[in-house]
Amino acid sequence: MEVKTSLLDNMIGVGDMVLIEPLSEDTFIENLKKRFDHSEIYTYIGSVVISMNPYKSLPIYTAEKVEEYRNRNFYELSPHIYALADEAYRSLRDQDKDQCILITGESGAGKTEASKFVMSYVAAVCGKGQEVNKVKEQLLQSNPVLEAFGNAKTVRNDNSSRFGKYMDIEFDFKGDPLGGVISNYLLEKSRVVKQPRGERNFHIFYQLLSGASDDTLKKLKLDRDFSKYNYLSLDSATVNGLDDAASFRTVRNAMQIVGFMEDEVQSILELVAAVLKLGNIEFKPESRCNGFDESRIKDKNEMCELLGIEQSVLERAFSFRTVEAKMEKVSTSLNVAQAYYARDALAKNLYSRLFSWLVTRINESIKAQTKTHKKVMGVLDIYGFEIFEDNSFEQFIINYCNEKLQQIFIELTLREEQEEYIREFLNENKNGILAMLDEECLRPGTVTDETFLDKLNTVCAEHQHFESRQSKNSKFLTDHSLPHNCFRIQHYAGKVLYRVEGFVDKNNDLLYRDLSQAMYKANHSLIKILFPEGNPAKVNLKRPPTAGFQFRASVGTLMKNLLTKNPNYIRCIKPNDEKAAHIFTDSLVCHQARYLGLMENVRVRRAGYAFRQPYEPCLERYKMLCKQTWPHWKGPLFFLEEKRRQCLGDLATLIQKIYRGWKCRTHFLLLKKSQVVVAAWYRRFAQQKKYQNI
Ligand code: AOV
Ligand code: MG
Repeated sequence: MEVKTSLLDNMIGVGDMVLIEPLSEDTFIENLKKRFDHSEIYTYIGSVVISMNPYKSLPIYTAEKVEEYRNRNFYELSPHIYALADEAYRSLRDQDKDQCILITGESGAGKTEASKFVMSYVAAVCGKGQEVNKVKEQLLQSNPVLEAFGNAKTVRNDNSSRFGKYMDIEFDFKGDPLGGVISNYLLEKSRVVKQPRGERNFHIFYQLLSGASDDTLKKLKLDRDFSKYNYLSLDSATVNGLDDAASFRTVRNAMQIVGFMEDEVQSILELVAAVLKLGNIEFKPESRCNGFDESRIKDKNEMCELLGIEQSVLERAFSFRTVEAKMEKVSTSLNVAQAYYARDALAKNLYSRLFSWLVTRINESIKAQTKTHKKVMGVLDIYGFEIFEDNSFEQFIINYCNEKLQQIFIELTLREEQEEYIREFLNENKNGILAMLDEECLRPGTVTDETFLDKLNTVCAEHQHFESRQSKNSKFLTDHSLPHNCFRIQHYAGKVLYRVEGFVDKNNDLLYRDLSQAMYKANHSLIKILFPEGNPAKVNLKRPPTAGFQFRASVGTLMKNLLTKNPNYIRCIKPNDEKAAHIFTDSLVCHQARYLGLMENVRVRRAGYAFRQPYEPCLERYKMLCKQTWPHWKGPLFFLEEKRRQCLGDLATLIQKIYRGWKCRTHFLLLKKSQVVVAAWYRRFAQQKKYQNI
C-alpha cells in the first residue's frame, strides 16, 4: 500500500512509528524498509528502539556521534541506540532509578552488537580519571573474552551467543562507574563434542590453533591443523570475515586488561588444549572371560601430561563406573560405547565449568571496590530465539528463555491489549514441560526419552481436553502426523518441532564420579577447582539439581530482578536470512514485527500516556522551575495534598510552556490519582479531534 501522508513522503521515512498515518502493517513495514534502504537502521516506537541489522559497518558509532547524542533529549535527534543509552544513563544518574536494557530479537538480529554499542556509549559518557578509565576498560574487555569462549558460528549467525548474559554495571551517586557483575545462563555445551553441519565449535579452539605462537602450541602439545582434532568440524572451519588469529591476540590482550595473571591464562589454555586432546582419545574393546567387552584406551594420550594426571588413573576412570550408596561401593565396567559417552560427558563438563569459572574470575576483577549505595544499569543479551532443522534440549532452553522475556515485554508494555497472554507450557506448576522433565528424571525405575515423551503427551492431552472449552491458547500441539520421537510447541515466534532424544540425559547432566575424582587428582590447580566434588573427603550422595531446574531458577530470579528496574527496550530485527547487506525480505521482517507485537506496541503508545511518575520524584525533579517549590522544597511531608496539587498545577503550566516549542508533539501534564502523567499528544490526532478528551 502506498503511503501518502506528508510525514512518510519524507525520503527516509518516519523516525517514530507512532507518527505514521495511516497505521497498518503495510505502512509499518514500508517505513522500516525505506529507512533500511537509507541505512537508517533505528526507528522508534515511542521510547522503544527498533534496530535493523544492516550487515555492514556504518559510520554511526564514532566519537562525534557520541558527542552529538550526549545529554540530548530522546526525541531531539534522529533515532539512535545512543539516544536510548543516554536516556537510560541520565535517568539512572539524575533520578536515581536503576535501569535495565532489554535486548531481544531472534538469532542474528543484532543483540550482542547492540549490547556492545550501549556499553561503549555509556563508558564514553560516564566519569573521567585514571581509576574510572581502568574500570571502564575492564568492563568493556570482558566482552571479547566471553565471546571467544561462549560464541560460535551457527547457520543463523557467524558469531552466535551460545550462552545468556546479564551484566549489571554499577555506578556511584555521581554516575561514575564502580564496577560490574556478570551472570551467565546455561552454555550450550553439547557443541563442544559435536557441531551440526555448517557450524563450528566455540571460537576459542580455532583462535588458539590459528593465533598462538609456535612456542605456545608446542607447550600445549597442539598441532595447528584443525583436521587433527575430532571435536572440530571441518566443513566450516574457517568463516568469511572472521580472522581467528587476530581475534586470538585481541582475546589475549583483553584477558590481560581484565586482570588475568599470565599463569592463569596458561592454565586456561591448557584446559582448552585438554578438551581437544580428550576428543582424540579412542577406545578399543578387550574381551573378558565373562563374555563382556571392557573398554580400554587405545593409545597414550597427551591430555594426561598436560593436566598432570596419571595415565592409569584416567584409564581406570574410563573403564569403570563406581556407584556408591550409603556403605556400599559397586564397580561395573564400561563397554566401548559407554566409554565414549563418558569421554564426551567429561569434555562437555570440563569446558562448561571452565566457562563458568571464567565468569567468576572476571567478576572478581570487575567487582566494585566499595560498599556504598550503587545505582545499577543491567544489560541483558541472551541467545535469540532459534529454529533449526534439528531442535533439541538446547533449543528448548533458549526458546524458553526468549518466551520469558517476551512475557515481560507484554506485561510491561502491552498488558492492556493482551490480557490473555498466558503460555501454558511455561507455567511453573507441575504441568510445565521442564517441570515434567524433572519429575521424570527423578522418578525411580527406567526413565528414557520415550517415557518422558509419553508423559508429556498424556498430561498435555488431558490438560488440553480440559482446557479446550475455555482457552484456545494451548501451546503444546499434539498432532498424530509428528515423527514418533518428537513434540511440537507453538512459541510466540513460531512452531518448533523438538526431537526428544537426549532430553533426559542433558537434563540429568550427571558426570560419573570416577571421572570427577580422576580430575581432582590432577596436578593442576585449575582442574582441581573445577571438580570440587571429586574430593574423596567430600563425597556427597545427594543428587545435584538438574540442568533444567537450575536454569528455570536462574531465569526466574533474573525476571524478578528485571521487574524491579526501569526497562528500556531494543527490539532487534533481522532483515534477511542470507546474512547480507542491502537485502530486505518483507515476509521475514513482517513475521518478526508480528510476533514481537510491534504493531500492538504502536497502538498502545498512540492511545496511551507517554510518561508517568509519582508526585514526589516529579516535584523533586522540577522544583527549580516554580517559585512555590523553590528553594523551599523539603521532601514528601512538606505539603498538604491540596497544596501539593496546586504546586504541581503551577509546575504543569511551566513545563507545558517549555514543551510547546516542540515541533510535532505537545506534552500535557496531567494529575491523575497519585501520579503525574505527561501525555504525548500528537498534533495530527489533535487536529482530527480524536483525542481531545485526554
Ligand atoms: P545476535 O546476538 O542477535 O544473535 P549479533 O549481534 O551477533 O546477533 O549480530 C550478528 C551479526 O550481524 C554481527 O556479527 C554483525 O556482523 C552484524 N551486525 C549486527 N548488528 C550490527 C550493526 N549495528 N552494525 C553492523 N553490523 C551488525 V544470537 O547471539 O545468534 O541470538 O544467539
Ligand atoms: Mg548474540
